[in-house]
Amino acid sequence: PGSFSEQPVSPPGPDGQREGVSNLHEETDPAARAQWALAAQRLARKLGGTQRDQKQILVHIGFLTEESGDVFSPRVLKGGPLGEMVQWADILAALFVLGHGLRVTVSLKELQSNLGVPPGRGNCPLTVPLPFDLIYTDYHGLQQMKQHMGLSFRKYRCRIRVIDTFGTEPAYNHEEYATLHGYRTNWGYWNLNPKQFMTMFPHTPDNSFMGFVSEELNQTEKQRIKAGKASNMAVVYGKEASIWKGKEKVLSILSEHMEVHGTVFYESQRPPEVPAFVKNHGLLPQPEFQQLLRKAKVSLAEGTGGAAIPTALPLFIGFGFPYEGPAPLEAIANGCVFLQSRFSPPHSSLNHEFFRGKPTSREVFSQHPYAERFIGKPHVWTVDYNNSEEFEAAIKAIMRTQVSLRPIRRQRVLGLHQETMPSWEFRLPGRGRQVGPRIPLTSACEADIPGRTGTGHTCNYPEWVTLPGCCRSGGRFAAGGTRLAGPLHHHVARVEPYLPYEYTCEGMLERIHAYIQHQDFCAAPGPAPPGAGVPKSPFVLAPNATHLEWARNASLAPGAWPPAYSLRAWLAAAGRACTDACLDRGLVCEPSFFPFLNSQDAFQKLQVPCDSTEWEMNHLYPAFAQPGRECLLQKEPLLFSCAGASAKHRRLCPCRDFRRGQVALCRDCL
Ligand code: U2F
Repeated sequence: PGSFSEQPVSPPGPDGQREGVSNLHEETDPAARAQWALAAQRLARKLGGTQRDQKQILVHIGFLTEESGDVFSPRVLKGGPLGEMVQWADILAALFVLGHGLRVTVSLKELQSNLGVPPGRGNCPLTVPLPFDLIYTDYHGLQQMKQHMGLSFRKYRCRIRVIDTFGTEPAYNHEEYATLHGYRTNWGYWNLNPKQFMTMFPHTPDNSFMGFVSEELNQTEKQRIKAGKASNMAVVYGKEASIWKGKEKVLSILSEHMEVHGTVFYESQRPPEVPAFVKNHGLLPQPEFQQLLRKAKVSLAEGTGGAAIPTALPLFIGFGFPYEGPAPLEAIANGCVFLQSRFSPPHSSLNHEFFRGKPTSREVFSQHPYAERFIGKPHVWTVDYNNSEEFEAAIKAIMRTQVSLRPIRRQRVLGLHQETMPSWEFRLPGRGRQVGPRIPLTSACEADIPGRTGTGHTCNYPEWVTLPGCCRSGGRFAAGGTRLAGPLHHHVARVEPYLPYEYTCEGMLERIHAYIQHQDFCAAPGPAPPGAGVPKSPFVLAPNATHLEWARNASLAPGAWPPAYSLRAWLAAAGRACTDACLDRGLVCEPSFFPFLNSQDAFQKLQVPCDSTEWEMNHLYPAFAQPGRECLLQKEPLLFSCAGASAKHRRLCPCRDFRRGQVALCRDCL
């Protein structure tokens, strides 16, 4: 306890042999190992002397077992989904680095032997002591465990964590409710605590966000990328030829501006059906794919008087599928701009084949909603691909810089060879104001700045100047023959490689560490039963009377996690889900706080005019129904849900703060 792994720590199996992740240690490439090791050191420093429990953990990857029908492995080398593999690899690495005891199983036989199910007793009716504190598995594995653990399954299911890419909303998880209200799916309803489902992206906070790790560049690599030479190319996101079908128009627009590259899988004799102008590399091994991303560039150097200025912006372009994969994060981390399609109407399990049968009603408004919502411009552009003009305008806008410049003060230029513009400030969208480098110039009035006014040697600059504009016509910013050279462009014209903290090794370690130490679904006392309410309301109305906050003198349940004092509660607008209502306020919905709000008292404190109060099973409750002025409270704790909205209801939403770059954890959650 308390130390991170330098060496493999898998405990001996029943046969006395060590197996599982020990191989991982030997096979990982040195750079990746160094990255994990550094992250572990940083986290250890951050946690100081905090005592950590070492857990015995079983990782059973159900989708890799033969018995599950081997759904993925035949396709992974042919352009099929690799995202799940990326995530499992990172989960194993993180658990290992955190120093826990690991067993890894990928067959039913191994699973049975590790669970202590006697040989030949497929469906064991006995309660067998479980030698693991935690089990990470997926839906396939969950089914296998239910079949083979007998009575132990019921007893120990609170120790299970289900890796579930797209998430399971509470309405689909609750057996009776799902059956009665049409939320049944092929994946079943398991009546688990919804936080036991762990997702690839932070879809709904009803589930735990597990995530994965993306390539992280060090400073030297970032510099190298920034200084790289321009070449016009974009890489298309899509390993399977089917993804490219029907995209001819978009591709032809793209090809007018840049060289188009792809990594589409093909069998040796049969090249894939992609346009001839596409340079297809075939499905690449991951390191080579990353190298390609680093080379991808869109030229910005036009009109700079031929100066060799590395102003190119790399482009990674999505065609609408695959949904929500790791590759866009890798591209952005390598300094690319990700251009993706907006979906209107949004895709969901109600209207789209891919999502049909998945236990979620989430509406997906673009190919990669996380990239759109949590990263955004200048790294991510989301446009309507059916609108050719909008698409082309986006390409052109990306090819120009997204950086704006303005002189900090008015400049009086005294003579033709007057030297320097004192300094500039510029604004990187999303990064705010920054001070730019000194710019040598001959005469500011010579500068071809759109919007410039003034004559002679005194110029009033428009408030904001866009960089490519001021660099047009052969670089008018020239002093004594010196053309405007690299530094300005170096500093401002490139979109910096960017990786959200939660997708770094350290971010993932921090998150899994917090889950392992704090989430306990076995001991959770369970929220107050209907009617009992919360004994004494822990809330007060905030001074501006818009929401509730934790009363300073309210007592805290010992060990409650996240700590409830970070709670803020709003009555959302009709038709708004709590997920969105909280994000609108720069906060995140926290389902474990619902029990505190599920009382008449909360409505009263918020000054909601309830003519009547009902307790019912409904995943939208607590809520206020405007017609009838009814206050509706939740009867079934498993149905507390951040997801879900209806035009009839104003939902009562518990929100909390979160750590910068780590939406899964509240500020005091470590
Ligand atoms: C997602 O799965 P995908 O495998 O389609 O996700 P991608 O974003 O394409 O990338 C997965 C990995 O493939 C790598 C790349 C990523 O780490 O570096 N790769 C590669 O090694 N060689 C190449 O030539 C191209 C990419 C998602 F993750 C799944 O959960 C979904 O099931 C699936 C369907 O929506 O999409």
